[in-house]
Amino acid sequence: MIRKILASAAACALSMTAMAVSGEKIVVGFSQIGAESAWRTAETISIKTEAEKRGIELIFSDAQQKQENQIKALRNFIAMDVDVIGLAPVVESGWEPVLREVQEAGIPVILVDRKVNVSDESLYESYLGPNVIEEGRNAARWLAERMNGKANIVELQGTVGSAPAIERKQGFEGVIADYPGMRIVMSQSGDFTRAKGKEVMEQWVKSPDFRSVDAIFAHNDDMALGAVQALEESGFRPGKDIVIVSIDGVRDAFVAMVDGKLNCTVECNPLLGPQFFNLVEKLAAGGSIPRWEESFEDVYDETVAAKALPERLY
Ligand code: GZL
Repeated sequence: MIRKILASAAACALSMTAMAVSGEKIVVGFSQIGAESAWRTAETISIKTEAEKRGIELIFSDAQQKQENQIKALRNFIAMDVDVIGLAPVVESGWEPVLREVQEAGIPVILVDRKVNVSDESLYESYLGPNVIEEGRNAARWLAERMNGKANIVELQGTVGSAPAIERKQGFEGVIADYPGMRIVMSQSGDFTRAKGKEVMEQWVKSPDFRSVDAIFAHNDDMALGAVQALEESGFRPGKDIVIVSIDGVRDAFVAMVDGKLNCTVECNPLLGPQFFNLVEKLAAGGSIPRWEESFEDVYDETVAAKALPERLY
């Protein structure tokens, strides 16, 4: 293992180049959030499969959605002197101290699928992920058209403090602000999980105000699918009595759309393994990488679900 020299981006590149020249195996430490959703599981499979395909040694850590476990993992990667760290940060804040330790150890960090909120942007080399605000905007644009600009909406938010929960909400609210007839009447976190999404919906349907609700905006498909289950158990017809738009584009969302129980999903591609390891290998070759490597996505609704379903990979 090439010893790291003093902390600086140039030094990272230099030590990575030396490793590339020496032909030593690249060692990557990846701190994954957990397995909270089908989307997250698909991302993990993509990362592990791609590392194996490229002969890159992957040290993988599952934090079970706890930031303290991710911080421990990063410190472990420092002790193991890995060459690159991939971090999918569960929440935006609280990373500065440990990212400074990583920088001082001369290890470059690539953020994957979620951003961090730090005062010093040099603490990471790149963010690989979607335009999350745009995902929220696309969900609102589709709903505004589907509801002719009029809807009382309940919102299932993602993990509190996470970049996708903050930015999807921001994007969605920014678009519905242009529609006086559209408003969010209830909003609560379902923590990106199917179980919690169901639990929150079970509480909401008991409220007399729920009778005026026309639509659901869920920050991910897993919470939307949990809500679908709760609605059906309470005698509602999800996708018909209540229009549902969510984000991710997981396979079960397409099945639900074909079954008429979900109306639209905004794709958020979790198959980031190839793009992630392209960035890793560029660093290893002493190259520079973009500050933002965008993952690409589309919007799929009930009118195209049946045709798209066979091609869905996750
Ligand atoms: C989005 C990603 C989110 C997914 C959820 O980039 O961070 O985390 O939308 C997952 O399904 O839990």
